[in-house]
Amino acid sequence: MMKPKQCRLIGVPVQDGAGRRGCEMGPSAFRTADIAGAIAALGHGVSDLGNVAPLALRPPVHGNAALKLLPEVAGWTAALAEAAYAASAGPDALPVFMGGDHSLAAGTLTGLARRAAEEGRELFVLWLDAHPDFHTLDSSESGNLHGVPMAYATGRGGFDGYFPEAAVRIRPENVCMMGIRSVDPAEGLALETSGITVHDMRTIDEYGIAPLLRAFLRKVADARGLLHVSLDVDFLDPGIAPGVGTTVPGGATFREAHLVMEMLHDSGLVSSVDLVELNPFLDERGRTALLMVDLLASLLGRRVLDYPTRSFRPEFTA
Ligand code: HAR
Ligand code: MN
Ligand code: MN
Ligand code: MN
Repeated sequence: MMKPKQCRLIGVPVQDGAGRRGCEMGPSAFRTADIAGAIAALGHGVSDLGNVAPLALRPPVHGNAALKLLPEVAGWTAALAEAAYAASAGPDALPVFMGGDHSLAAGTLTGLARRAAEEGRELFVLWLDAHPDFHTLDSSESGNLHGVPMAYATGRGGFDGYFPEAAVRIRPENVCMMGIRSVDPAEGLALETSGITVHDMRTIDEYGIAPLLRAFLRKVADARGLLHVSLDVDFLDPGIAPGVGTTVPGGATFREAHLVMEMLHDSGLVSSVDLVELNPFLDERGRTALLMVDLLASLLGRRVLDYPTRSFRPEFTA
């Protein structure tokens, strides 16, 4: 069970990492969907720290001519690493980064890893996404920098001099990806030898999402780790979450997604969250924003039913 938290809402209106405009409206849509009210209703503290602004950086021109808006994304990364480090101070802190495209994770992951290391803990990451976002600056073909944050945060080469130097890298063995179903060849090759646990949709279909998540949560608990959850809208099936620029068929269902959040709540392990890739310009009457807020509420303890007994669960029967 999760103890009452001090939730800190941080808006990250970045869209420079995505191939299409609209993610800059994400933080506004989350506020319109009353993310703060949903958190407060569950008995947690909540404060809205407002929006982060990027730093102005001037990295050198990169040899990969496809890369788009590298200085801008580097500037966001630098600002966000500091913001994430600051907002994660204190034992009950639970920063919620309201994106913004997924390039924001370059900053949040590295800032949170620095915080964890300072507390003598290790950061673990549950990456809920159709995509691994595991390109280097050299391997990206689209040039969209929301495709690189996990490579940067785990210390893959080629970012030096272009992105801010990360104080602490995340151990690939501490990362679990779920929902993966769109992987570029260079990413797939690199993932194979990375040490990252990748549960693609086929694996989820075959085994069910719960046992896969349970195994990872046990690993985090055994290591007394801190757990960051990075939730990309396109983890979800486009049929329930149309408000995203990179829809991929065959995503997580409504119940699979809520079950992940409910198990995360019960684990008591989550210490920070990214909500990314919401594109309100592509949404239908706010339904994707509202679903993302409902998923966050499940993670923070909302339940529809409180069973009179939990002993119907198979793992508790003799
Ligand atoms: N791998 C593709 C690329 O690099 C697509 C990346 C899409 N990423 C996101 N976030 N939408 O997961 O262009
Ligand atoms: Mn992503
Ligand atoms: Mn994605
Ligand atoms: Mn509960």
